[in-house]
Amino acid sequence: MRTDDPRPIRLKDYTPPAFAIAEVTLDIELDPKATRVHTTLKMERNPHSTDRVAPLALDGEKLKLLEVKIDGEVLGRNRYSLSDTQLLIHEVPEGGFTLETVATCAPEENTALEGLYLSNGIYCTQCEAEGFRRITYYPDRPDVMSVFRTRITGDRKATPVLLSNGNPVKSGKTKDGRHFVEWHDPFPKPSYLFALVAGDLAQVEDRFTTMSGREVTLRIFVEKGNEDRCAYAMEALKRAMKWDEERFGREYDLDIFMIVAVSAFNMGAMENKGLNVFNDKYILARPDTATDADYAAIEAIIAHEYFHNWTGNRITCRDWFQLCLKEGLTVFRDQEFTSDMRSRAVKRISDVRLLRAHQFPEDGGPLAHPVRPDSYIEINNFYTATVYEKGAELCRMIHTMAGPKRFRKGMDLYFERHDGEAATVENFLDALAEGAKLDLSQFKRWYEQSGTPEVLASGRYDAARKTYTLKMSQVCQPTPGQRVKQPYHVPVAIGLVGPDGKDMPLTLDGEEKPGAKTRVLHLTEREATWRFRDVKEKPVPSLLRGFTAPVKLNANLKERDFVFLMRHDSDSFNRWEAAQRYATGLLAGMVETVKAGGSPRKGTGFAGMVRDILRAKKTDPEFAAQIVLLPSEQALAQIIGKDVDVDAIHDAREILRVSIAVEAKDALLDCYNRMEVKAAYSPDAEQAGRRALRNTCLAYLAAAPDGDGVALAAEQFRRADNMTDKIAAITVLSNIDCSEREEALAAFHDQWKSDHLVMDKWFTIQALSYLPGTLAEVKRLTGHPAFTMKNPNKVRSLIGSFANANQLRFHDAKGAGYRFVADKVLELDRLNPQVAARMLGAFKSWRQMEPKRRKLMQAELKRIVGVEGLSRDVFEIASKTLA
Ligand code: B3K
Ligand code: ZN
Repeated sequence: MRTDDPRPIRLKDYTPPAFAIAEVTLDIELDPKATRVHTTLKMERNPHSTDRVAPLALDGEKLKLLEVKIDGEVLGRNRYSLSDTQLLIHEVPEGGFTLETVATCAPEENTALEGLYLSNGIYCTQCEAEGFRRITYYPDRPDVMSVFRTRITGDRKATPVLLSNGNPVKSGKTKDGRHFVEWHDPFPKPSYLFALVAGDLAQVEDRFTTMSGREVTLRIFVEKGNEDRCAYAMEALKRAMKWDEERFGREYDLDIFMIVAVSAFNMGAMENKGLNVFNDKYILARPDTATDADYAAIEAIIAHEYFHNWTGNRITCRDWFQLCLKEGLTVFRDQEFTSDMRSRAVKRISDVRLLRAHQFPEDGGPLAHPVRPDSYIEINNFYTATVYEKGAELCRMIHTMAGPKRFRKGMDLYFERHDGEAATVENFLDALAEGAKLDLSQFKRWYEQSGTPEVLASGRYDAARKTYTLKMSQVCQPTPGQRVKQPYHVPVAIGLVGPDGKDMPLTLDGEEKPGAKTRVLHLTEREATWRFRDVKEKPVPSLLRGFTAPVKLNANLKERDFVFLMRHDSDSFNRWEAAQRYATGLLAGMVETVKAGGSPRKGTGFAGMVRDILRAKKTDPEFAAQIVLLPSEQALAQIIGKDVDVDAIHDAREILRVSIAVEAKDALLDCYNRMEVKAAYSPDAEQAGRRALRNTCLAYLAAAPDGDGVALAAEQFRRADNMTDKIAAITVLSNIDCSEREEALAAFHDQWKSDHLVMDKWFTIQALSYLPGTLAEVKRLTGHPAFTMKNPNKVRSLIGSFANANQLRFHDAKGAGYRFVADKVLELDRLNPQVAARMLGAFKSWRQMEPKRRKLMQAELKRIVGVEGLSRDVFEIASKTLA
């Protein structure tokens, strides 16, 4: 480490805040160049602080301080010190006092999109995690909770709409011809939940009556002209509000709930109290502009942010190490919501797919960290798949162990005990353990140890005794900073499937009555054995049903067992899993053959299964679309794990795809025709499922060498009246070097060139193409008038998709992909460190690559770390990735 390298913050150094704030008053006068913020804080020493003499330290960044007053008296320069990050007041009166500061910030210059910035002429804020300090001097930490009053003054023309948290209490004109609105938020909150939005916005309004009969006004604000794209978001919001009442007994608490959609936003959305701010990608939808996947994401994210009102806002986090307390739990809640609104099986499959695609590699690589990390350099780097997705899996395991009723009791106790507090993971686990009557003492290790545990299972049938013995063991590989792991408490749901395809009762030795057909076994030791009696015939075990724990399972199952399970398992998740395992085994073998220069066996078994699934009229189309899909190239790379050869993976997968297309052509074509939706477009799960299956068939058909599929795709592209079918068709064409491809891309561009959200799709399609010219094309597109490095959605859709989702072309053999992305990371770091650091994640798997590429990636990482003036964000990711 260089001497000026940023120092890590550690969980073990936590101390309570030295000062408490009873009330905050913000008086904000908007101006693009110099917004003036006059802040009044009613403060006193925090009775819970152990330090009675600490000076008053306020965070502040990129601010110009104009004045400091205590109890009305202006402080001279000798009474405080000021640095780039802090205002330190040496002495303050004993007892309560009032601190006032006046400072300015420059929203127009803010390209980092943290604090107060302008998005397409709209003022908006992003304060989580540490953006409030870019608005005013403040103890910017989540355990300082206070009641906020905010007065916003702005130009009447440019900013007719002036919004902040809570309820509007006053508005009027100012003497100089501007106008103001005052807001009051009665619920004490940390500064990261503060929000301000101002601009010339259109609004869509609705109402919701809560379970206790209170009327809540719902408003969605969008840029003018987008009013016709808000209906789905509004309906989703109402569904989420109702669901949280029914499932968790949680009611909304203010008179008004507002959502604002902006086009420049660092992530998906933000749960500011009463005023959620969204990336407009997750609000705006119309059948011709948004895909089924967009609709589903809108529903999930609207729900997620809304659910934060209780898990995040009413109960917040004591410090940022506790981030999973709100994020993991809220993701679990939104997953449950989606499962109730749509297909539970399909939701589980897509969540596990996501977990394996992002979280497993994180947990097995240089950036591995526990769900509750114990140190960080830049907190924004810890909004990770581990904190979110693995965090949600931990809540799901508690839910599995407790069952829905007891889980609800645990949650009720958590809300009852900690409402209005800044809580910890311990608080959560204590409430859940007590309320749900569980012993979670060993379970807590899931929050402390990083790495994905591997569970080894082997079963043995004793035909003479009619017993089935299942042995399971667990091990977790060392991760950075954690060499030795203690055993986890792993809940494993299992079933035993008889030769007739039916589940058998699971009765353990010593039990009297026959047991249930799916049971949860608790693996708590490094190794354990269970013996089931009265097992009439030799079963095939169905292990880890529903994926009850985030582990890597290895069982002594054979190819024929997977074929059997993918046809018969009563657990849909495991049916899908068996198909994936089967295909993965097949593909891994094919990759080896390709690498050795041979021509691989094609695996007619999978094509046969595809054919049967497509012909089986009973199967839910959405589920069928999942089960017939081959594991992605990235998933294969991860499973192969070392000396990854991206070309061999691509080639092997293509060979299999082509053979499926040829062997199952009739079934694919028949299903393609049968799944056509004749009714008017609706984004509901049923229609979406039919389209998903139909478009999966289309992609297979286009892989066949006869060219029929290409013609079909071109035809679908021309005729489709909705974005889902258009995108599916153009995606298929984008991978094939043909005139239809160029025509479709040009037509799409002409139709949508002035729609920024649809143009993002156009960028992504090209960034993901398998064709050899893709990198050159991506470089060229960075010069397209619709592209700008200043908008995160543009960066993500073009460069992010290329780096993270186009394995074949990013890993160009000469390193041109690496060089391009590294250059862009450095360019972006000067504008927006948060998004730059995220893009750098594409390099995290460098150690798994074959030697040549490994060296090339390492060289780029070294080049990045060597650059002077890197942000903390990029420095942390680059240096840890290399370590
Ligand atoms: N809480 C925000 C994420 C904030 C990210 C800050 N870098 C969105 C969410 O998880 O709901
Ligand atoms: Zn969240």
